[in-house]
Amino acid sequence: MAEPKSSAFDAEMMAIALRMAGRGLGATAPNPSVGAVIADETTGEILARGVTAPGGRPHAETVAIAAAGQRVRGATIYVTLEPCSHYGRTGPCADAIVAAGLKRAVVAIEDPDPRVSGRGLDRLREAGLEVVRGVGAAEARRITRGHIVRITERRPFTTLKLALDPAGEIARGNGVSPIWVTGETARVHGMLLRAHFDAILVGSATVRDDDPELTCRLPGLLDRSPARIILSHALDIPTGAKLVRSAAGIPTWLMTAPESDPQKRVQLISHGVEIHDIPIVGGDLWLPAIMEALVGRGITRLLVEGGPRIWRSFADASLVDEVILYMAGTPADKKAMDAVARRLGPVALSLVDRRPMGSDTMWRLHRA
Ligand code: AOF
Ligand code: ZN
Repeated sequence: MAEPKSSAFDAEMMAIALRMAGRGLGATAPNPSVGAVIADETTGEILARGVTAPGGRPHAETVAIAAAGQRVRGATIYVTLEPCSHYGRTGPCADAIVAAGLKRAVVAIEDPDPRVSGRGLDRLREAGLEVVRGVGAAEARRITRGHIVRITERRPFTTLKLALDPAGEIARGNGVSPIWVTGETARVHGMLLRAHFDAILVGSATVRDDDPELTCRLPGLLDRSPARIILSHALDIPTGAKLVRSAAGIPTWLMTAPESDPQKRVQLISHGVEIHDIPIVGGDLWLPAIMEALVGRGITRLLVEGGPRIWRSFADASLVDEVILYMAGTPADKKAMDAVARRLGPVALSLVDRRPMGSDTMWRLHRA
């Protein structure tokens, strides 16, 4: 049977649902951030909107249905991801859509989760709803890629964040305060970027040199703190480090070799740090085991902030999905790409975006 047709109105409503989903990124792990809009096509009126709640439940569709009340009967629901068909903490969203009396469902992409994968759409069709797939699919895949990569590859979607000076060199901390190679706009953008990830990862050298806090502190605007992950083969980080001292309030996980110092472990655990034993392969913490541990803890989107050794090992292990590069000034794209290649080695990346950031520039590169 041919797929029912979609309209310009459908595309417009899906664009709103996608924007809603984008806002939930970084807040819904282990679940995807999904957006839902309920609209009356005959009047063009939006009846309700919903986004996946922080922590992943309730799902977007049930939020929107509850907000729309009685008016949902006969209306259309727009969802960025196929409604679920499994019994979780509540019943399936597909059943809730049927029970609410919606007559049409426009869905951007299917859910790769094996508990769903097509069954949500089948359920809607069986109940007599018209189902349209594929509206806004490319953008939905981009927004949902943490969930997609977690399910299909058992690792988080991984972004490397690089900040370099005009010569392509790295900002070096002096142990007291980190040196910013870029200005205020890029620094604020970097904070907002953090808020869209479930976890931020650094190596022990970065903890020793820069003593970062890795939070999103934008007073009055944003105060979110993704989980913080430190890779430290030998547990050689000071217990006075900001990350350690704030570990009781913000999830802080340390990935270390099974034979690292038992006394240091006890000290770190007493501050609230959670220790994960990772096998050593070729002298280094084995990244696939780290990815597995993160997936097990529900991480779908990972931001790797550094330093250079860590960037390089992610690149060597083919674990880079995206690179965000900030460079001081306005260098040419070629200069930026060359600087990335010098840091990461031969990784196939393509340039997808270039944006001015105050007096600096930001590039976004994707796995080619
Ligand atoms: C939806 N709408 O807003 C989300 C969905 O652990 P549970 O029971 O909450 O189910 C999580 C799964 O539900 C998740 O893997 C994905 O397949 C789907 N997430 N589904 O219809 C939503 N967040
Ligand atoms: Zn659901």
